[in-house]
Amino acid sequence: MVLLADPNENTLGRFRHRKRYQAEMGGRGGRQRRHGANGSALEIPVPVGTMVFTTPADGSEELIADLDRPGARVVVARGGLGGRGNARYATSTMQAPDFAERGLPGDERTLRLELRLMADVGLVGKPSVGKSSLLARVSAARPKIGDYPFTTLEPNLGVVEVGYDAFVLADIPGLIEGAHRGTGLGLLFLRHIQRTRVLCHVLDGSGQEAEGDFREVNDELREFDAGLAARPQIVVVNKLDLPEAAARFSELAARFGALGYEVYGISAATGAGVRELVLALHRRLQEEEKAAVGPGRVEPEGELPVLRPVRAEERPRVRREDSGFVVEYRRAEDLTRMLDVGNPMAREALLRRLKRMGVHAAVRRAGGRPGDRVRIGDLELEWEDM
Ligand SMILES: Nc1nc2c(ncn2[C@@H]2O[C@H](COP(=O)(O)OP(=O)(O)OP(=O)(O)O)[C@@H](O)[C@H]2O)c(=O)[nH]1
Ligand SMILES: [Mg+2]
Repeated sequence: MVLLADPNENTLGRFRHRKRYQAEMGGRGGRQRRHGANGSALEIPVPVGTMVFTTPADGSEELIADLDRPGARVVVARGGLGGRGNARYATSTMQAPDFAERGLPGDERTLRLELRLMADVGLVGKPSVGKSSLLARVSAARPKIGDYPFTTLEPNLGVVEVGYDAFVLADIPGLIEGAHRGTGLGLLFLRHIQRTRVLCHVLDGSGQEAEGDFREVNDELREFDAGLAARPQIVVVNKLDLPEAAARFSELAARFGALGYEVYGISAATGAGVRELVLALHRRLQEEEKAAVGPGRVEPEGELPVLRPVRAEERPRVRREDSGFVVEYRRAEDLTRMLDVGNPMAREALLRRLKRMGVHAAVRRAGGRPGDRVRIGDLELEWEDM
């Protein structure tokens, strides 16, 4: 089963209605050595930006794929191995054995899917500084704007047009001290701006605390993800239509400038200065994109991540347990399930093949003696049998 990043998909909504997916079964083999039909592969389209996590019972989660480009795919479950027909076991003395291998069931997995926004520029800042107002000013997005903190409860995206080009701007809820520990709403949304290339840090020019706010927000970003904090930031001092903000702007600009930041003064309310800011964000974005594909940093193309089977041992491993020995070897376990040991011929064929796989030798190396019990998957054998 494959998950495929499809630009036509916008949400993970399909998984709300249907949570179990199963690929088609393979067909039966035929006479004259004919192969059964393969089950057709099940390909499930998901939005670009879907992250796929495994959900082991112990609660630890592991990211197995980040489907961040259109067409990115991940194999999340492999189909079962088909059984081979009786012709595989034919010998000179027995042309048509009356047994054959059974097919195996495929992998079964529980996954957690998470959709992360794909934005180029992320708006960060304390609550009520005017992030949503700025997004509304520069794009067709119509986020909720309010004079109380945490007006924004969910991330908003807007497309900002710059000549023939465009970039995606993401607005998230305001960040407050302790956001990385879950205070306020910030933590829930910080991950949505983890993939942005540039941050636009908005300050309220009419507030007394612009510098302290700036530091506080950056501390939270750093606590959450050092990589996010290290992203280039452009500093925006907003609300310059208010006299007290206008009065303070040149001093703020000088201070942030001295720290190495590009600083823009704007009024999201009137639109003053917004054009210059948009051009600066666009320019910075282009520089970052150029740097990202520069020599030595070419992003790998076309690799197909695969969810690896839990066990992929190359050779049989034998472990001693109270009542005997346990063989840990995927290929051998598979074979014991594919052959019916109730059939003497099939049993003999199984033992022969186990020996050829090196299982016999591995048990001996582990100290196995005739009469000892040996377990392979669900099958128990006596050492002599092997
Ligand atoms: N005077 C003035 N007020 C502004 C300006 N920009 C935003 N505001 C006001 O500031 C308040 C907060 O604006 P929002 O855009 O909702 O702020 P936010 O940063 O998105 O806030 P949260 O979503 O709560 O984090 C609203 O009352 C806006 O009208 C501006 O340029 N000038
Ligand atoms: Mg907002």
